[in-house]
Amino acid sequence: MNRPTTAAHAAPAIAAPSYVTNAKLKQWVTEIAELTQPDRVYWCDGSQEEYDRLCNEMVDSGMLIRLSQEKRPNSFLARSDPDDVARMEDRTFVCSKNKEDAGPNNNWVAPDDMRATLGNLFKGCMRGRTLYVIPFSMGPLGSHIAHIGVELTDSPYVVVSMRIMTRIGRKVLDILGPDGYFVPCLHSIGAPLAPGQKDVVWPSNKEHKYIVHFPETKEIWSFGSGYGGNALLGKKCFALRIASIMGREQGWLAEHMLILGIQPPGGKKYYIAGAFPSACGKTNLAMLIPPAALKGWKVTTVGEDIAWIKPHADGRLYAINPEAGAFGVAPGTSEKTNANCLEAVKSDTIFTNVALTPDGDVWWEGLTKTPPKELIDWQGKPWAPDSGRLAAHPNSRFTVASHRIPSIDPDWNNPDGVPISAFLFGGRRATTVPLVVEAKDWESGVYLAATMASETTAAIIGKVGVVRRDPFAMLPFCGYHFGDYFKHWLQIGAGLKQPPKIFGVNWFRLDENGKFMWPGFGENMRVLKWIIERCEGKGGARQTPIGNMPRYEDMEWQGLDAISREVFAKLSEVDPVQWQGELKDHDELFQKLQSRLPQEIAEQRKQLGQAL
Ligand code: TSX
Ligand code: MN
Repeated sequence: MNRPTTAAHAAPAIAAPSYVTNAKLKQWVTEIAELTQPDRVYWCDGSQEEYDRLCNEMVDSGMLIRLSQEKRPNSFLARSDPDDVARMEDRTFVCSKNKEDAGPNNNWVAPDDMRATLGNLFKGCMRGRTLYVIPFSMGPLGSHIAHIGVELTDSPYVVVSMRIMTRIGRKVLDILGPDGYFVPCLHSIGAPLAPGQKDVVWPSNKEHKYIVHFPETKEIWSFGSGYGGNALLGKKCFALRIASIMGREQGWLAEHMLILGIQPPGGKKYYIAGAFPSACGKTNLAMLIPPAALKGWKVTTVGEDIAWIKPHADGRLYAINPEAGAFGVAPGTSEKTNANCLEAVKSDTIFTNVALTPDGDVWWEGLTKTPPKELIDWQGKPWAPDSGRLAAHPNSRFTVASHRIPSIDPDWNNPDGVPISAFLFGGRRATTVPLVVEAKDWESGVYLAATMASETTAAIIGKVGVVRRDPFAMLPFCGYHFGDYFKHWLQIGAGLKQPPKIFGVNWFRLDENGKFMWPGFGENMRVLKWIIERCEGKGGARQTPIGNMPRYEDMEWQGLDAISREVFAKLSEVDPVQWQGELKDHDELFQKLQSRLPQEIAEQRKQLGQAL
């Protein structure tokens, strides 16, 4: 083999910089470098200079396109391989020793078998590439709610994305210290380069993709994909799947939730956390702008995807956003749906799989009413409005730092977190589920969350309009058996002096003509206002079999004529026939979880059946 000194069989230069003191980390990096055989090992310091250099290198290699410095300063476009465009739930595994511990909500393979498979795949998989070491903190540096991970990856796109999405680099190693704990997160795109082999723009592995979690040892191994949650391992893999397991062991919660601050005019600020499945507009809600008619109400953003929530000595729950950026779906984001988000992505943003305009800007479906006359689509092909295909991929994304969001809360970086007054659980439901309902107590709230569901949309692979149960919006993200997870939620609530109130919401109810009855977006502030008033013990309500609901006169209607008493009654309707069907569907879910379903949930089901 005619290779320079970095030949695959020669030991790669792996010496860690002198500031790396953690012996376990150094040893793990050495082990993985021996296994994966990279040409180089590079320790990320997290500096701006390093970020700029890696971006420049990717522009040279074609992996990134630099956008117009006038239109979109310091921003880039990446186009992924058309086969590597989304998380792959059927390639995602939780490899607990005991199959039952992973639950019916996870794919399972015996850990030894999986380790053998991964050992073969990772052998030499970084040849010709650089192994980047990314120390990262999920949560504010040094927060008692935060945790540290280290991602090893052969993708520079992952490095720059992780720098936006998390806190990375030397400052994390300073906190880790010589014997601090970290979650090892190993990632490879699975595309080694032979000597002299020309690289492709978005290397990945077409045959083998694995996103694997080992609960007992808290390790993440991801192979074959460079996209989103498959590759940015701090997000879904660590902050939800592994962290949900850690939270259960240690008495806290890792949730698929936004966190927002709500301040009534001249009043004290409240924080609420909300779980929504995909395609429900969670990022839009997290950055909501109240309508002018609700004068003086302020909404701030703490997080838009994930919350880590911990009981405090004062008997309340406190939440942090473990992330430091947003990796959001671009299509549908506009001045009308999310002006804060559009402001955030005006500069310093990495876009992936959106369309490129002739003047070096980006475009996606929904950004403007009329599309530009010509574009380069997400696959790099010329596009025109009559092309008959989408210009941006439906799962195309922006990656942007939290501090760029105009509505970011002053306490978003507070290491102690923010106190949570209410939980919101929402789904996309055309029928059956009312606009808003308040659970009677913690246990019925846990039941409401456990039975939440959403209708699939075109953005999700599968049939459109099918109701899919998605407990706590955690179906793809809970790292253990859902029965045990419900139990954990019940136990957390039982230990609180002041448990948050729990609400169910549905912005998506249709009328008999198939039209949305609720205007949604900023007008959701009216629902949030009622929720805050309930938390203050002020708002009025009526009792229904499924919980407390606002009467027409309990809501603020100033500035919104569209919702008459009649429309509001329809939005709030609890149809006994529809709910009998709903209960049958609950039973189907409980059947699957039966071996570990808490008795309290079964009891709630019985009570709901009787009430209806
Ligand atoms: O994000 C949404 N939210 C939450 C906003 C804070 N969306 C977009 C969902 C796809 C990701 C919504 N879509 C919401 C909503 O509350 N509601 C709807 C449904 C809807 C769509 C359009 C209109 C009204 C409701 N009206 C017009 O288009 C004029
Ligand atoms: Mn999410």
